[in-house]
Order: sequence, then C-alpha cells, then structure tokens
Amino acid sequence: MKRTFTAPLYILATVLFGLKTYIIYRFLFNISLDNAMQEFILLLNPFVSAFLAFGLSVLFSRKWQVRYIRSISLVGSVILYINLIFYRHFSDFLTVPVLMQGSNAADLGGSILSLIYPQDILLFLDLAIIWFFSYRYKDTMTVGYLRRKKVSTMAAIAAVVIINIGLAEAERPQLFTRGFDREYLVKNIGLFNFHIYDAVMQSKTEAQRVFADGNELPEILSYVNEEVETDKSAKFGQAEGKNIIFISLESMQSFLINNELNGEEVTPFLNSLTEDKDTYYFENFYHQTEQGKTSDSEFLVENSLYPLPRGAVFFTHGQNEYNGTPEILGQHNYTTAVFHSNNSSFWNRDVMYDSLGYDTFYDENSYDVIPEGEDQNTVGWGLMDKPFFEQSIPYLQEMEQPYYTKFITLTNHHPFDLPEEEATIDQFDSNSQTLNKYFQTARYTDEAVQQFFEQLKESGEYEDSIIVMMGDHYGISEYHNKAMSQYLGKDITPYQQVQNQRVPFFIHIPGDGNGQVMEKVAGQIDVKPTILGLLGIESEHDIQFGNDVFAEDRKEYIALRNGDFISDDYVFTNDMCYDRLTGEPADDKEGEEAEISGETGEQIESVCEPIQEQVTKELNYSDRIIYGDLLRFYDFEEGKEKAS
Ligand code: GP9
Ligand code: MN
Repeated sequence: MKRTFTAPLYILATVLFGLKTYIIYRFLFNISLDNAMQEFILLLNPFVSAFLAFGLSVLFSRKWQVRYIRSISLVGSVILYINLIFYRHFSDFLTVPVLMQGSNAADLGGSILSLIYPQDILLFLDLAIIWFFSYRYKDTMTVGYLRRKKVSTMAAIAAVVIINIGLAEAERPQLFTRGFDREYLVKNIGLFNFHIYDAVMQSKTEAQRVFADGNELPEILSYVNEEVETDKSAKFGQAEGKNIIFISLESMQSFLINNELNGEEVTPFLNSLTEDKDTYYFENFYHQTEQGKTSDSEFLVENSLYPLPRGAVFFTHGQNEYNGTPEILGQHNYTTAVFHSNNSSFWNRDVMYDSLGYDTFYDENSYDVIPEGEDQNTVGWGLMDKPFFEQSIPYLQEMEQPYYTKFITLTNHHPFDLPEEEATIDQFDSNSQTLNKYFQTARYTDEAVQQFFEQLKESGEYEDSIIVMMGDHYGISEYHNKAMSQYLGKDITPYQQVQNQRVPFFIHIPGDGNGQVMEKVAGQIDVKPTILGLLGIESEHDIQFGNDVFAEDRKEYIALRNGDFISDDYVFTNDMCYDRLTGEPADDKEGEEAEISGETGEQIESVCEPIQEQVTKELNYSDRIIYGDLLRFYDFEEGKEKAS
C-alpha cells in the first residue's frame, strides 16, 4: 500500500527550513551569545521567519501553494548560502549596497572558491526533502483552506512575529533605531527579516539626498569647530612643498609588527623602521572601516569623514561633493595620482577618484601584467607587489613635483596565496589555512616595501618626499579567532578583538631625526589633517572629524564604525567598558557609590557613557553629510553655507 502524508506541506517546510537556518546561525556563523535569552531568541527566530514565509501559502489555491513553497524554499536556501560564503570571508552579512557591487564579487575569483566546501551540499538537504514531498504527496499535504483557517493562520503568524520582536527589543533596546550592528539584528530578528529591514533602510537613505538642504550645516559646523578643531601642531609646515608617497598596506595588522614566527621576525623591514630616527610609528592606530574594506580606508584617509555603516560609500555616494586631500593639494599646485594594478572600476574607484580630485589613476592597464607562463608576475588578485612597485617608479619619475601619490598593494590579500619560490618564512601551523598563509604574504609585502624604499633612493625620488604607510583593515577576521588565540598566546576576548583592529601607521620623514614609537591612540580619520598639517596647509574651513596626530589638544577617542571606541583610558565594545591598558572591566563598581553626572544630574551607568554619546553624535553627523550630500551646500573658501 502506498504511504500517504497528511501533515500540511507548509508545516513540514517551516520545520525543516527553520531547523536548517538555526544550524547555520548557531554553528556556521560566529554569532556571540551572551546569555540564555539570546540563545532562546536565536533558536526562535529561524522558525518564526520560516513560519512567516511558508504560512502565507494558506492564502493560495492548492496548485499555487505547492509552487509558492518550492520557490520560497529555493530562494531562501540560496540567500542563506550566499550569506554564508560572504560571512566566511568578511564575518559579516550582506546588505543591499554590497549586493549592488556584484562586479566586485565576480573579481573575488579564487577567493570565493576557497570559501566553498564540498560538505556544504548538506545545507540543501531540506530543500531536497521539501521538493520531494511536494511532488510525491502534494495531493494529501495541501488543502484549499477555509476563510476561518486562513484568518487563524495569519493571526498565529502575527502573534509569533510580535513575540519575537518583543523579546528582541527587551533584550536589545532600540534595536531598530540604533541598528548599526548587523550581528545584533541577525541574532534577534533573523537573516531574512534583516534583509527586509536593510532594504527599507536603503530606500530611506535614497530619499535623504532628495530632501536634504543646507539647513543642517550650521549645527554640524559648530560641532566640528568646538569638538574637533585643534591648534596647529609643532610640526605644522615642517614638510612644506614636499612630495607625499602614501602606501596602503593590504590587510596588514599591527600584531605582526615586532612579532615573530618560529623565532623569526615576520616583517623585518617595517620593524626596523620602528627604530628609525626619521620614522614615527603609531602602535595604537586603528582602522575604522566597514563593508567597503580598502575603499573605506581610502575614504577615511582622503576625507577625514567616516565611511557608512552599510555598503561601501565609494559605491553608494561616489558622485557626492567632497573636499578630499587630492583636490585641496591640487589647488596648491600638487600633481596627484593613484597607483593600483586592478580594474579601474573595482570599488567604483574610477568614479570616486574623479570626485576626490585625482589627476591620474594608473590602473592595471598601466602595468605589464603576465598572468601565466615562465615570467608570470601575478598571484591571486593580480600583479604582485614587487613588480608593482618596480614598474611604478618610471611613472613617478615622470610626474611633475610636488606630487601627492597613493600606492595600493595587493599581494597580502585573502586567501593569502604565494608562489612557493617567493616564500621566505614558514607557514604557521593552526586550524586556519588563512592565518597560516598570512605570515608569508605579509613578509612578501614587507620585502616589497623595502625594495621600493631602495628604488626611491636610487631614482632620486626619496630625498624630497615623505613616505606615509598604513594598514588598510584587518586581514584575519573573527572567524579565525581560535588560530589567532593560538598565535598570540591569549584569549580573544571582546576587548582583545578591538585591540586586534590596530593596523600599522608610519610617517617617514627623511632627515627628521626625531622619529619615535608613538603610543597615543589614533586612527585613519586622522590621516588627512596630519598630512595637510605637515605640508603647512590651513584646514580651518574643512569639515572633518579627525585631528593632526601631532597636535597637543586632540580629541581623546577613536570611533569605530560600529559605535565601539577606544579612548585614552577605555576600550568600549559589546556594551562593555574596559580599561584600555589592562583590559579589565572599567565599571566594576560593586559597593561604590554610583557617579552622578555634573551636567544632567542623572546617574552615570558607565565611565564610558559620555564618550559613547559623543561617538554616536559624531558618526551621525558624518552620515548626514554623506546621505544628504551636504558638502554641495558648503563654501570651503568662506567656511560657511553657500548663499543660495
Ligand atoms: C582591490 C583591493 C582589495 O582593488 O583594493 O580590496 P579589498 O577586498 O581589500 O577591499
Ligand atoms: Mn584591502
């Protein structure tokens, strides 16, 4: 006798798909769970989302129920899987703006393949079962529902959604208004509802530009003047008229500097600079990037504005009005150029570099790139750093001085592949291939930079130049924390995770003589005012959120894009305040009197609170400038709103 199944198809789909989603959240994403309630919400929301999606099928005729359930389970599985691949690389979830950068994903090539595992096929098991049942038992598992049943199912859906959101709000107040941490959103409302939220945010963002006018500027201007602006530093104008050679060190993190692997220095050349008399090395310098990675770091460096909480500002607002360093220096008779051997459209650079005021972009067409054969000079993403620098020198020599140039390296990029004969240090030995290989490519870039210094000297470009070098963002994401903990010999606590966001920052001034290791807290937002300060260019009319790193009266904190921050005294992350130097919780005040704020008379819950408020305000001002394209209403000469 043929077996029959009478359970509704949508219930089967809800259970199987919900279970799969939960397994992915719990075991394949690295979502931090701090208490039992968070565990419960994470378990609940996959089933709520699945019920919401599949439950709607009761509204349809039997034929359409089957079609609808098949399509939803297919689309849902694909969305989950794409997110998983993305997550394996970025430890982050997709957003609409990132999706629109599909061209970038296509260029990931080898990177993507290394993120797909054979056993992933198991993640489509539920889909196979749902489809099988939908063919085999569609007669018994679907019914034309009566009106009463339709209404009660909709009511049940509404009820579970409200319970889910209610619990999430209780666990995480202002979840939706603050919303800038994607992990919290996914953890609380699930990936699919997060995507809906993200799409709504996107349309809101687009509307913002249309409705913006200059009225918002005065408030922002007075904030910048009162809270950000510093006096001139002692080094103001010290390098007047010099060339600037800025080198973006792909994925270089500070933990490599002055550190060893099997008793060998990882980056001997960069290490030697930390002791060099002409070099200032900043050991507490943080990257502040988000989803736009390298391009976000470029945005910070050129504008001293924050990149966006979602997507890459290079893409989403590439045609805004800016007042970037290249444009300013162009007005001071500088020639400006970027050197980077990749597609000019990657990260929308061709468009954005125009908006920033660059004269020339030497992209991959300017280089002799040999992808295969005996003379092959590429790996992974393209031209290797050594030939890249070598081939750049003649262009540099041709340029009219003074110049402002930016070199973007590439070899030390995920998945950190390197031809065997180029490797001059062993791999690390851990469960993470990524971290294991990272040391070799980092060493390669170190050698490439050393070689570039020599070539600059030989070609006569060195003497009159200042060389600024900066890591663009992390190379080793949270996903590899187990291996990182093995290498660093300590637990990766939330505090340590923030400390791992330090990237090296060097300012090399030939002939300076006072070079030293600088302990002060600084970040990518500070690069523009620092360079302009050294060159002696007044920036009092600029709208920017960073400070000259050499100024005495600097702001006391660096804001990360997710609202975390590092101040002189504290590290704030995951809603916890830590002592910056010891990593111990800073609010452990048991038995002590709670502090009372002098300003509001209210009880201060955390010593981090005042800076936290300031950080939120500042990130918000920066976002408003970008979303509203507000600089189009600003007169940089006069330092005030344009007369309309
Ligand atoms: C691409 C290169 C790398 O041109 O800058 O980009 P990333 O993936 O690091 O943002
Ligand atoms: Mn990068």
